[in-house]
Amino acid sequence: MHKRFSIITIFPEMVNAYMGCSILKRAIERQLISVAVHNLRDYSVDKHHTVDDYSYGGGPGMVMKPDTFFRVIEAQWPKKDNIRVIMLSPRGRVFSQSVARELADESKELVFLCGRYEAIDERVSEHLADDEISIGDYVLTGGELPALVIIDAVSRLLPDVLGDSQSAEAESFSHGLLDYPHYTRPEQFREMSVPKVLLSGNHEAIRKWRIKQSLKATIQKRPDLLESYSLSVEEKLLLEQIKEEAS
Ligand code: 9D3
Repeated sequence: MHKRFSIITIFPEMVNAYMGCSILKRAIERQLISVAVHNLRDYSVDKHHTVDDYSYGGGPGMVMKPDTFFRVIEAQWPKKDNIRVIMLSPRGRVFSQSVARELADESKELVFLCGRYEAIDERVSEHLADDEISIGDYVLTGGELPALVIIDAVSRLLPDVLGDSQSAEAESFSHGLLDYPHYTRPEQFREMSVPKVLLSGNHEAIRKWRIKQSLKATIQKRPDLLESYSLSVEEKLLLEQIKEEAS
């Protein structure tokens, strides 16, 4: 299985820098994914390669022109079939692990439209994009980092992208609780020691300790996650223990 991503941006070098490192670089080399980066400016027809203009109705900031976005899509995908066009926008639905799974299961090529300046002409979201996604409620300077965030989260869910030692599922958020604490050598570091149970060799005790620590961390740091999480019988029991110990 090979997943194709394309990114339309006026800053191709930003995207190439990230894709040229670490796990995603390896995934490209192993032909598990491909990432094509298109410079939006190449599709502007005027002599200054203009991609933005003043806002009709006035107001601060420039608006990205619709025509260059339409032209790049029509030039690269003339029939516009087998692609899902995703516009990155603060007005989009909010990205999450479940949206990442949805996009990993999508068989179509994912084409990301990245904006800069104050806005993109509304006709792009209305008539060119299939989907509009935000990565959260904070203000960035453009859609490039959001596109990379999405490609990163989707790619690691694809078969074979992660090594055996770090399979995508066994982690925080994929099952709804926060991760338990992790330790490595040395056993003692500047008076700070590793919890005894982890050195005991008692696998059942370690498993229970980890579930309990996950529950504790979630209650303490992200109680909102626990609301929408359905506890197993064992987890309910351990949660009762935590409450008893606290009282
Ligand atoms: C005051 C109006 N601003 C909206 C909050 C204008 C504006 C600021 C920054 C419009 C776009 C941007 C650039 N941001 C993105 O393109 C963007 C984004 C983001 O800023 N946060 C979270 N997700 C995303 S996806 C694209």
